[in-house]
Amino acid sequence: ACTTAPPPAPPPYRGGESLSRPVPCAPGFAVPAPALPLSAPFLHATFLSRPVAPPAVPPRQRNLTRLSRRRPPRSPMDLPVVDLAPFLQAAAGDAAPAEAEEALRALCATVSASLRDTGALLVKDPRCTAADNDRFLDVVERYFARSDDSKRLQERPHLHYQVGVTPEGVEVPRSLVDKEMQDRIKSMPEEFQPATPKGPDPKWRYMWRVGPRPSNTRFKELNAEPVIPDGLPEWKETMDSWGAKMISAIEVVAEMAAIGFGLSKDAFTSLMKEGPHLLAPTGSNLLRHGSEGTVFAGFHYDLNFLTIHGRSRFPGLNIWLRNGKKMEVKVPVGCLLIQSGKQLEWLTGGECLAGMHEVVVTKRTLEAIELAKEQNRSLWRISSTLFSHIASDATLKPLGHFAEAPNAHSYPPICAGEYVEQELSAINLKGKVAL
Ligand SMILES: O=C(O)CCC(=O)C(=O)O
Repeated sequence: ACTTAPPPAPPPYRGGESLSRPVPCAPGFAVPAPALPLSAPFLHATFLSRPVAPPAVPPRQRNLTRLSRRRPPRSPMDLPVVDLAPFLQAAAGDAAPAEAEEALRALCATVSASLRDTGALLVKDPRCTAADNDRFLDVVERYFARSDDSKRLQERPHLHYQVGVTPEGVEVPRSLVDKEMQDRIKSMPEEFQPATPKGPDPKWRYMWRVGPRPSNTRFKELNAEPVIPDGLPEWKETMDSWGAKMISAIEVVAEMAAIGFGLSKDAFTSLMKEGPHLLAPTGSNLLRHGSEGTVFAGFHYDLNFLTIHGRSRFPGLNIWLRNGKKMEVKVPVGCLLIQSGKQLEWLTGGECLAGMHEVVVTKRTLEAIELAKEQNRSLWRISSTLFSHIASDATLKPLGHFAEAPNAHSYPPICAGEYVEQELSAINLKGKVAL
């Protein structure tokens, strides 16, 4: 239970994804902490064992003793907003007094609990700024504004579209081909049912490989080198930089989640090493497909480990929480949304379920379109999506105590690359070869 009163609720949300206001984020708080193997020496070793670049926060905020024992602020999406700064500071070597250690442990427990209980989480990482997000959106908008033919030069169907561009009309939403999912949808209360896609997604996507690639892998197509479009000199640096920052945020969340679950700190990150992480912005042409109800991405889960989203300039993304509730995504300024993917589900023996989501043109999208027209801005809806992955040659199986989870038997050991290929086949990304 809370030991102090919770902070006041943030002001009501009024804007679109691009207009949302900053949400205050308490740097630490107390929640009922599970019995974790976190004695002070252990915690000290845990947080100090890997050099992490110190976050860019003013010195007065860098005092870990300021960690309070309050509940996390709730975002307008009713998800906790977890500030990663205290964990980063501890990892960077700032002394963590006992009180701060307790708060850090509580922070880790909040991360794991949110992934387990809702499938999603909002985080603030001082290294990932709104300006970085904007610079990324600007360059990707410029790319998608090109003609279809010129974008198709970056299409790599023989690499299962895992690098370069995926044109509209290729990816098939899982809910269109998965009978079990269709039955699940029918059993949902009407107000929470997803939109029904009529065929393949009309969204484009660019897959940009982030981070080091394995020198030796059984899964070469999943680990191909990135495709660089010509005529955009700022592309590589912008994509690499935003991709690396988002991966850094995911790695911290993965470490915090592992600690919160009572696993070793690197239980997930050791498996992510040289994984086929993809900065994977979607590009949806609102001029061509901007009518209300258009389904840009039909109801689906992500096949990777954890997905992280910065802000898009247009609303439209809906997510489902584990309790079945559908939620419009409104990423507060300076925050990142994280959703669990199928590989996390596998590693936790089904204790964390992959989060479902869809992208649909809504009334709020239409309002944002009108505003963009008035301001003479791009009418391509770009998402700031990054898929973090478990390395293709690593084995997916329930880790540690999750091997005893009630549904662990549904997650037999499988090579991550093999699993990804199966999923890509199901959604029409693998098996199509250019004629
Ligand atoms: O376009 C978005 O906002 C999210 C896209 C999406 O659902 C996905 O990439 O899986």
